[in-house]
Amino acid sequence: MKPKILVARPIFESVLQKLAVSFEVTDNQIDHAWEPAEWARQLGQHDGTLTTGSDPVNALVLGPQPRLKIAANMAVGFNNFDVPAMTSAGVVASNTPDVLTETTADFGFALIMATARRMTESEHFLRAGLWKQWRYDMFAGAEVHGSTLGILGMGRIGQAIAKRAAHGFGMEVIYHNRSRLDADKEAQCKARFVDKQTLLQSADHLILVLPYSHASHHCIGAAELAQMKPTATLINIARGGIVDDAALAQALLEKRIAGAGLDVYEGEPSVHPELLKLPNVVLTPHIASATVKTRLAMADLAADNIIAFFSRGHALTPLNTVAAGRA
Ligand code: 8YV
Repeated sequence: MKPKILVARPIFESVLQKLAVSFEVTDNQIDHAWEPAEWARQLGQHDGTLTTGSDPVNALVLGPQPRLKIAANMAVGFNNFDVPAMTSAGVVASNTPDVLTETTADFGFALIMATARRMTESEHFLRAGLWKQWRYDMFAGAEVHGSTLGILGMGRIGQAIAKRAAHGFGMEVIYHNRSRLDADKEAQCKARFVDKQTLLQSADHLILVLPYSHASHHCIGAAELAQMKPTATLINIARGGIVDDAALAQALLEKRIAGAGLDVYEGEPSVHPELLKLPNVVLTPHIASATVKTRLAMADLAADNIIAFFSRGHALTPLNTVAAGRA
């Protein structure tokens, strides 16, 4: 009997075909939205699952003695997983690091540029037929090249952004992270470690690239926004909940910072209604890793984690170690 795999959301046909060689696959190409109880019931009938960042795997959906052996997330972030609960239930968790680093860094830079140079705001103006003549101050924004980029969270994606900023745009790069990079990495990124307060106060553009956790919840709120320059921009490509969206909307409304570029939101796909009303914010629907090539690489790696687990006993990019005999 082939192990049964549940692919939680629509995915590339080639990935389904690859899985079908070794597994009995339940797909969801129609994008059925599972109710929580239905999702838990489905998980209970499968040996493995390929999830996206919006599919929860935790004690509640797993139950006490799950049939499930592996959940392979098609994302580098894994705040949809309760990894300790998965480990004690004997469920391997895996994610998709590395394959999306450069693509996500590109998008981070696109949001910095779009926000600083007011690209979507000016496009809406043009499309609305409001462009009557050239003016010296029309959509005059903030400089990107030569300015100071602050990076909060300096993992793989943060470092890829730093390299673009320092080498391509001649920016001064400062960063804050739980742990400081070693000297070699700092030199490659031309990045200087600073405390969080200095980061907030000195950045012309502040980009968030840290994982979501209880510790990072609302780590940018009213108090942090108040420390930023009134000319600064804030970019979030990390996770919703890291920024207090209500406080950000208020700061943008009062022009306490100049602009924001957001790809992720608290409670997404809902977006704070006040953010939707503001012109000085660029809003995108969680697409930082969305190129065809990268999304295929992510889906392939997630599938390969499942294949490696069932054929060789270990995932390629695991997030936990499950005691022998549990798997
Ligand atoms: C995913 C992401 O597209 O990898 C991540 O952590 O945020 C995105 O690249 C998203 O989570 C869907 O799985």
